[in-house]
Amino acid sequence: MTHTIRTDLPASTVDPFSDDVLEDPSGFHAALRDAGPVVYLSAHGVYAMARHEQVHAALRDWQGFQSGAGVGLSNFRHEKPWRPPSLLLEADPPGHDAPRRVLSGLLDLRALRRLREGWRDVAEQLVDTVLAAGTEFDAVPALAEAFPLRVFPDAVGIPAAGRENLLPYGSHLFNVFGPANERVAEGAERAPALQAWVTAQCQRDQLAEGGFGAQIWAAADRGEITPEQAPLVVRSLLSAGVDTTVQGIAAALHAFATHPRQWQRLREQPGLARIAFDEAVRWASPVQTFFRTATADVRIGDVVIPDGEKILMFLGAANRDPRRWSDPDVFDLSRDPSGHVGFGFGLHQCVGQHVARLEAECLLTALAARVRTIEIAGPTRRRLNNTMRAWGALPMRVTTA
Ligand code: 4IA
Repeated sequence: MTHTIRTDLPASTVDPFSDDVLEDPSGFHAALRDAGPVVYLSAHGVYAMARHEQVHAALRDWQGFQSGAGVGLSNFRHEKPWRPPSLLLEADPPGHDAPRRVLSGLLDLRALRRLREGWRDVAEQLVDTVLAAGTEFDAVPALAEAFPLRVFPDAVGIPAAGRENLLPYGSHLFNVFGPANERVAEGAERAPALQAWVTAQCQRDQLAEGGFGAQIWAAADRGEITPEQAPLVVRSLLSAGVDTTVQGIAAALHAFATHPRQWQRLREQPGLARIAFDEAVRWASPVQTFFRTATADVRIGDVVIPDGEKILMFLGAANRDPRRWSDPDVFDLSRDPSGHVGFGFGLHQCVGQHVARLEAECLLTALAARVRTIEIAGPTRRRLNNTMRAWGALPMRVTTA
């Protein structure tokens, strides 16, 4: 596809998906926000929004900025998606609504109450086991990966075998929302096998009784969605529910390790765990970006975005926009993080956010009861991904309470 080169609006030649930007996007984000409410990204022929006001408004406007043409760079009006599109993420009303209703019923706060006690026990056991092995560990595998990978696939009801495929699947999925760069090329070889494995887990006979997966199939029996839709709705859980919570928890642990006074506050007031997690999601924005597609010529201030053009929403930049947040770069439990767009906003806002908060709350509470101080104990390492702001290694040293 060719794009008209726009010279009538602020432009950037920087590739947001380059290693340098992914390693530390803060300078690029500030430049984008300061350049204007809408910026043209000539590296990919797309538009960008990085200020909170515009990102928030565009996410509310699902009629003007659709998801059904894909929320990655690839435009489904012109290109075939690498996997059958998600019925939730890559869909618009009215088709979007029935699958969304099924999942929001399954994952609302009331429905999750039955999971709380068990998850709290698992978190306490996990933290005890980690601490018994030593007070220095890599928090990414030891906690951030271990906890969600133990509780969430069980809650969905998939078999134990093959769960090691979940993170590589997610990693590729989140890379593919970006351009076909070397990260996508590296994942491409394994992608068909990972996709086949995930698809197999979504079938009715694989899913344990009582789990989210079986409940999705039960919703199909009741006619709330079709039997053809059921496996794809299960797939959404396996796609959106693993890497995101792993990296949300990693972000929270990193935040506390680098803000020791905030850790003391959490220890004094463990009820702050939920706010702390939302503040960590605002501060780190594990899901950094996704796209929308203009459904008509849309005017934003002086700029018209033409019908069919892609717009990249910088959630991470909006979540640190000084026009919206005071001292945005500070992780602070006394701030009200509500209004952050780390879970998206509007019609598509994360349907699993209560699950994510519950996981984080269980783990942070278990840690706060047992750990007096947390510090970074060695070189940290990012895991570069086209969409996720992810940690590969977080060496930590703790003292116990
Ligand atoms: C899906 C944006 C991200 C958290 C996400 C990824 C995949 C799906 C939904 C959301 O496959 O439905």
